[in-house]
Amino acid sequence: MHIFWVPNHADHITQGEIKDGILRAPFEHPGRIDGALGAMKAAGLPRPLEAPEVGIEPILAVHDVGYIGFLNEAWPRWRAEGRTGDIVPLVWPGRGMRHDTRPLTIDGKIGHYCFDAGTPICRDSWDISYASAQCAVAAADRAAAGEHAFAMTRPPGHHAMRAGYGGYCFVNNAAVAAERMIAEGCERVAVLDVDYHHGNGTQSIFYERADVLVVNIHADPIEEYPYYLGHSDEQGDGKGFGANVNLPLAKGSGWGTYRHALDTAISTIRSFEADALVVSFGADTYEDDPLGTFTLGTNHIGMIADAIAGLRLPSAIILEGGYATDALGDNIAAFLTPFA
Ligand code: SP5
Ligand code: ZN
Repeated sequence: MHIFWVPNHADHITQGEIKDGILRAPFEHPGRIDGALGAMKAAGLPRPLEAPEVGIEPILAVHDVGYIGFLNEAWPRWRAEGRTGDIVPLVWPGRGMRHDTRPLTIDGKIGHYCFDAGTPICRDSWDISYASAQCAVAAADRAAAGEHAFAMTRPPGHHAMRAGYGGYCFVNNAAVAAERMIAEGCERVAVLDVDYHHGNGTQSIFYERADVLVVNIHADPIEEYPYYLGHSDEQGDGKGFGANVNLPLAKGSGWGTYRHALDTAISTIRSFEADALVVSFGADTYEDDPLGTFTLGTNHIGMIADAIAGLRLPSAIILEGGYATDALGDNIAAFLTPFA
């Protein structure tokens, strides 16, 4: 087991987040990672290492070049317009408006690429997103070599689309990892997303791919974020038809319900005969998570990992959500222990 992290991840720190109409402290904050390190060390997990920098290519393999250019330039453009706060969109192309224009101003560009108002950008958001993706690449390289690895990524990634951001995510770390495994010689890769929220970005990026299976267990988007993707009738398109599986669960679901979906996910992955696995691990399924409504305990999070480790596939585990900061280290340790 190898663990990769970004030592200066705290440079991605946003001033606030609008929730229920109120500007409040962000849920996705540096204390998530810094607070987890102690419990991980106490559990005997290896010390987190900085990932080697391999450049932008693995990111451009799953993201639109214009979108990545926007992330890179957004802050200087915003500052040049005299703005002082975080970048937050206020205008989107709603139904009936055009999605194919190329706005010249920063405000127009933000609405073009962003899909929610709860994902502020600060000065270093792009640099830290880039560095996080390098952790995903490093973990993918270990898995392609037959080992397990954990990318302790922050910001998370599974909501990020080929050309769009939201849900605290800018670069889709799990998609970067899966595509990297293919580039490193894996013929078939499975992605299992066990974050509380549907991984809309990962699904969308691989929706027409037969060589990357994407399986999601998540709160039903009919009643939970991200609402507009993640329903059970989304099965993939073209050559990818059948290689996307959504297992939405009702809000408030507990272990009894969860484990049935997990059994389905595991047998789906087993039938796919993947060479390697990417796990999008969010600890926001935990009972005390401030954004989640599931009632899983730390013991259940360990049991999810037991079942996944039972697949005996080299695995790149990518951190997504998990906002019960006091418990995140224990939940990460519970999840990693079956792989360690
Ligand atoms: C990676 C990840 O877990 N991203 C999650 C982004 C969720 N953002 C939307 C938050 C909406 C909160 N609404 C909860 C209402 C409870 N009263
Ligand atoms: Zn989540």
